[in-house]
Amino acid sequence: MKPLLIVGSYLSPYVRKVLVCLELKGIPYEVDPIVPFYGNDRFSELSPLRRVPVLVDGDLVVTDSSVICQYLEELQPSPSLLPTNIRDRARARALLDVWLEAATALAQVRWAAGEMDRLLDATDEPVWTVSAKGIWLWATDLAPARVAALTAAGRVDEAARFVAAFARGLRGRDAPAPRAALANCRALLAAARLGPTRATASAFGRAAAAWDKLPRPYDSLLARERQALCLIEIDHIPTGLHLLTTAFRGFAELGARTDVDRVAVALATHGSRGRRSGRTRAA
Ligand SMILES: N[C@@H](CCC(=O)N[C@@H](CS)C(=O)NCC(=O)O)C(=O)O
Repeated sequence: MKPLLIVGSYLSPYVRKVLVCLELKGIPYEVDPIVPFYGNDRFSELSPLRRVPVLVDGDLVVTDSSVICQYLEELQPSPSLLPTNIRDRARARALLDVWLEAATALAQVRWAAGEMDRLLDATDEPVWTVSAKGIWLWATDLAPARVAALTAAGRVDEAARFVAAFARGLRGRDAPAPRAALANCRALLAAARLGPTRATASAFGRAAAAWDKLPRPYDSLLARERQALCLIEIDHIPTGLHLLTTAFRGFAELGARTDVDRVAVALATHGSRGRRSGRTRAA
């Protein structure tokens, strides 16, 4: 099967939703990671509303993540991502496409803005629904946000119980994207429990590697950044600065300007420590 083409930046939660579907179904794909708001005339032809994601399958062009996922479901029915009964299917679509998706997007916005109290509020109900319905496969973007919110609020034990429930929910499932999210949750939990230690840095390294495999470069870079900051804190300065520089370049390539600015500040702050330090230690 010729790989499908997904046009759209990894920064977009809608693109990521489609990538999760592709991963779960094991459909080969390639990504043209254009930055939202920038595309050229060719992009306008593909996506008249100039929105990502767009799926290109030969001469077929499909826009809108929900429509794309529906197409993928029909293109390759197994494994099905929806219940078999049509009434349950309608309920599932309403829940996932209309409600959970919007709730997850809002959580991402709150997290990116560092609004941790609001992130906690924004994740309360969706997380309750995911766990009550056991739809953990859909928690890829929600779960790390929840762990970040709980740990920021000092509710570390609750975060640990949530991560354990997420792990149980994925048991026996071949689901690379949710598993990468689980690795990310574990790293966030380690950071809250242990602070910046070698173990925490390794946990972020594992999360980054899991995101890389998918690939989900934006999530991988966020994890690398955390790994780098951890390493710098525990005096593995050259390795940390190297990783931070890699993250800086990666964010720049993706057009993630806020992240570029944040990492630039970290590099400027810690760069001088790097110059003072002659030590090199492995992570
Ligand atoms: N309902 C659409 C929403 C897609 C969407 O809003 N994508 C954003 C990126 S996260 C975008 O392309 N925004 C550019 C714009 O609206 O001009 C879907 O599910 O695909």
